[in-house]
Amino acid sequence: RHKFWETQPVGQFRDAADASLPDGPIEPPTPLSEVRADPYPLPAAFEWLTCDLDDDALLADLYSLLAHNYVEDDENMFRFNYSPAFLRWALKPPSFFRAWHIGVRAKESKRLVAFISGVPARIRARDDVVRMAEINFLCVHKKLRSKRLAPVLIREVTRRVHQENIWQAAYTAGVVLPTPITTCRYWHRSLNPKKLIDVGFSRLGPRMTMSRTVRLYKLPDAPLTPGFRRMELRDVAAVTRLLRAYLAKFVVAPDFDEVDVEHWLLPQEDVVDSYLVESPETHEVTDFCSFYTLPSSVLNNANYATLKAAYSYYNVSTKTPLQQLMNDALIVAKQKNYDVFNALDVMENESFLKELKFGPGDGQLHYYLYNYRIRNGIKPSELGLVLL
Ligand code: NHW
Ligand code: EN5
Repeated sequence: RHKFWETQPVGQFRDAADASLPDGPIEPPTPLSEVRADPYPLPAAFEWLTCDLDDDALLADLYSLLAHNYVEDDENMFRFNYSPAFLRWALKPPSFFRAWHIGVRAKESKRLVAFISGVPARIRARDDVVRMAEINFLCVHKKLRSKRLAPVLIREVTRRVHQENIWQAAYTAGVVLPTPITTCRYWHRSLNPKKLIDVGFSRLGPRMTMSRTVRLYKLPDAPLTPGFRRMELRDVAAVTRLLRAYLAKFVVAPDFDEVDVEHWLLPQEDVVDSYLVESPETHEVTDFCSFYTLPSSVLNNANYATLKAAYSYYNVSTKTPLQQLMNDALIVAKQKNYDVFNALDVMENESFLKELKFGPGDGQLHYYLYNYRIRNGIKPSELGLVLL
């Protein structure tokens, strides 16, 4: 069934029932001297290209490859449209490895035709903090599909991760592979219902008119919680404390330090937005919420080219109820002209989705670990990790 994945150190469907297999690495590291020294061979017309994302021309090529060939929904109505600034943010976190930004180009035309990337992260599984690679942006040009290029890209990124003495990875996919640690559902909160209906992202409910629908999703003009404001550089230490204490509750979560928080959570226009509640009395930071910006191209629509979507990222409530905090996140997203606010049913998100008028989407997101077994998997609510 899975000619490639059957050869890899991942949970195999056939081992699912075997209670004797312990949690943790599936196979031990090999000595670095035994890591293959040269790149895997590509078909003769292609060559590897280690990408320099500080090079604006190269970044534009990557942007264009993904904008035309990356993930679509099951009916091919929308395609993710990660911005160049977002890609730079996603791929250049603290201590990133340039060798993990892997392109494939046609030797003759020099055109970029495929890509895969990794970034380093510390991820905790139960009480084990593990150095991992987060693998993302695997993409093969539409004209080169089904030629078994993806396994070559995956083997090559694996080799380059091994060269850094890292032996585990985390990744997500919309497709089922051996074997998810958990399967999450996407939920969607309409901010601009008329546009969403016009582009076919959502439908007018039964016995609903457009004006009733617009009224249903109306939001206040400004956040309601006293002390709610944008995160700033001076908040990094307080946010890190809040987030570390919160993420400790989950079975699988990143181990963020202040350097990570500054990169992943400090606001960047149209890339990542973070807000917090500073108590008007004590000036203590008590709550935090964030979302990232990932538009989708609208395919084949005469009126609109893109949907502006916010994706719930990391949220922590200690004083402000989570539902109230997320309502304020919806309000600022609406102020900033987003069309839809998306969230997965991870962490404690179930506690606000229905109440805040999110509805279930038709997409799922499966989470995977490479060379790390978690017996029987976990529930989405036990997962404290959001990948981009
Ligand atoms: S998920 C998004 C992936 N990208 C897209 O969906 C974009 C649109 N699609 C494409 O570009 C986020 C192509 O369809 C791709 C497959 C390139 C997906 N993950 O070349 P072939 C990520 O980026 C397996 C993993 O003929 P293709 C996460 C498939 O099961 N494997 O197919 C990436 C089959 O293997 P099998 C996937 O359609 C995580 C083989 O590829 C996959 O031309 C990567 C077929 O290859 C997917 N999303 O190209 C793993 N989709 O065994 C990282 C298909 O079943 C692992 N396949 O025969 C960790 C590495 C690091 C370890 C470090 C220690
Ligand atoms: C790696 N980081 O399917 C990610 N999106 O539900 C790679 N559906 O937008 C893997 N089909 O349900 C990504 N509208 C896997 C996801 C791929 C993209 C995807 C889904 C997630 C999606 C929308 C549009 C469906 C269009 C037809 C959807 C319904 C919204 C409605 C709003 C009002 C309340 C009820 C729900």
